[in-house]
Amino acid sequence: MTKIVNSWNDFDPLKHVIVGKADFTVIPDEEPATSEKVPVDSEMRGMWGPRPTETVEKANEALDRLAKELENRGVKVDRPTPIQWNQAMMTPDFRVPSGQTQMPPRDILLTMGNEIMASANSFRCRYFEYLAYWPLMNQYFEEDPEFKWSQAPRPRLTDKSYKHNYYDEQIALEERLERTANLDFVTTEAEPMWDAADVLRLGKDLFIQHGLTTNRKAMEWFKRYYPEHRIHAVNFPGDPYPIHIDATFVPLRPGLIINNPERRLPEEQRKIFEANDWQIVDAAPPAHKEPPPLCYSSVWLSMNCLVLDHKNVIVEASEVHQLEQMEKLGMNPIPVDFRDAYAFGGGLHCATADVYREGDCEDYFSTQVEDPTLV
Ligand code: ABU
Repeated sequence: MTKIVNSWNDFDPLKHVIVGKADFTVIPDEEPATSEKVPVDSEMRGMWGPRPTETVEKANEALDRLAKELENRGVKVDRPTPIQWNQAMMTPDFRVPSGQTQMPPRDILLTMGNEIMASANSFRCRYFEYLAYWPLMNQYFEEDPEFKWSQAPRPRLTDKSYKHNYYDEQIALEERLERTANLDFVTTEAEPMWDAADVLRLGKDLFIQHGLTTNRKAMEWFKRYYPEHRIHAVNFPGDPYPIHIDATFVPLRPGLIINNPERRLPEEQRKIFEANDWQIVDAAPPAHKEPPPLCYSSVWLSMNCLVLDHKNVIVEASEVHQLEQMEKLGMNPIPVDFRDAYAFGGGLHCATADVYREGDCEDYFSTQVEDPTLV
């Protein structure tokens, strides 16, 4: 019997990881939570149905390239079991015409030490996505006697979980930015809802983005579930579609974070980092003006990198500015051609979920300050 699962952050030496798969990915029909996420001028508006086969094949080639690169570097790679997402799905509370994908495990699985927890996503179309990872969870459970296989309270996602008429095509960008800065999102506080990719793990401290996919009640739930941890509720004004922290605020090693310059962490929320000598630097600009076709994510997937250890980091091969910045920051960037997978759920960090990183649960923020972000 061996220890299979252990990870407390995004930068200690990576030894075992899950890489997603693009098979059967569907563009989901509009629903309360997704309509707010898709930009008004996006070609995605009004689109739904299975993604074209040739794009699925190309995305899988990109995911396989990433898996190969990791294996060549001694990282064990596991893959989910694809599910036929092009079928109606139903609970006692809602019915949706399809699911979505098993490409970005980072949105679904949160690794906290020897525990992997499936999240409480606010998109109805993602309600059953965790099932694609269940065969792996079962395997880890059989092999690792210390592995804690868990599931956050399942949200019901009834109409009470969303603000009605929140989405309006006529909203100007300025108003959208004002709303997000004021923490006014489509989700209500009816029940805890969160995506695992909104949770930045830094040992004892969890910095959780309050945005389109994670609400305030989730922070309170985290506080009670993980009483040994400090829960910080962060937000990033400047982002009209705040979803997932990993194209906004990305740690590279202890003491160093790159921050999206269009979504800077507010001064008040920086205090905890400053008091503990963490450096927050503006991320390099993306190399592309637009995301690839039929992509939900922004061009800032440029900074959605996968850190292998305190020195080595995988960066998308066409992101020349981000590659260059990594070198300047003392990192060794490893380019991997991955852009063909972006439309299926994000970048290199999104497409992976930690199973094992060396290291323990460290206290990186031992200097206590008056912290407005503490829940
Ligand atoms: N899943 C990360 C997407 C963030 C962004 O679109 O900027």
